[in-house]
Amino acid sequence: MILIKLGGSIITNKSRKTSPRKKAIDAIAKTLAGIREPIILVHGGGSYGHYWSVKYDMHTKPEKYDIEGVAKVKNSMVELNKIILDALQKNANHPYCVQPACFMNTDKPMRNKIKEIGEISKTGMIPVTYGDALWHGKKTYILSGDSIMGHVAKVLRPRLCIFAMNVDGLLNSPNGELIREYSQQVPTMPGSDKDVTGGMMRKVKEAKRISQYGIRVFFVNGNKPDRITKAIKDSKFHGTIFRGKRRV
Ligand code: IP8
Repeated sequence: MILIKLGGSIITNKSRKTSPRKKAIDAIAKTLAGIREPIILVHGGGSYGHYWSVKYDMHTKPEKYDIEGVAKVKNSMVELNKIILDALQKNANHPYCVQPACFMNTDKPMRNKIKEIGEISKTGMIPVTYGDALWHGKKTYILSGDSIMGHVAKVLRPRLCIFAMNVDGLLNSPNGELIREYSQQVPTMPGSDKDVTGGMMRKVKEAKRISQYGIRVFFVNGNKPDRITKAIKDSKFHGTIFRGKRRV
């Protein structure tokens, strides 16, 4: 089983409101159709959910956010999710949409529901979920797709996890060199903390956490979908690897 996150910057133009990168989405969908192993897909918000969460000052911390903002984030994520589902289906995949509220109870993941997602993936369908604005007892909060990766990995222990992004992987600051294998120091990237959900820093944190379950995590450039395939096949991988070192 492979758990894949499509970052907001690869599926949308982050600089323009509600602007999908349809070619990039299509190319990834085509690649996924060739993978003969259960897949679970998570996607981010980009110029859909992120755009509105920034506009309405909504964050990962539960607060009484403006209900107009909550509705905007939720609706825009349904819209982006539909684009992803359609692209998957058009390219011979069988997506199964799972809204995050189906497996999250406030900010707590529901183990039995996540197990169900694993069962669905084994049928050949691709469960697809996404970052969203969620209910938290009179408050709401933004659940990032990266956090979902951590929740799902913890319960289902996939063979590997892939974060597809708009850059080659984790880049050294300030020279922009690719870090091929993550070691202890956490480098920063320009613009890494611009997202309401923490951008690259959040990904590194989640990747580290997941690798401690003994699962390999790859950061790859989603503009080159063959790099997703190479990560899966373990051949001439180009990107950043977090080696699985079981600690928890
Ligand atoms: O793009 C957050 O998910 P992410 C989605 O994975 C929203 O951080 C709704 C802001």
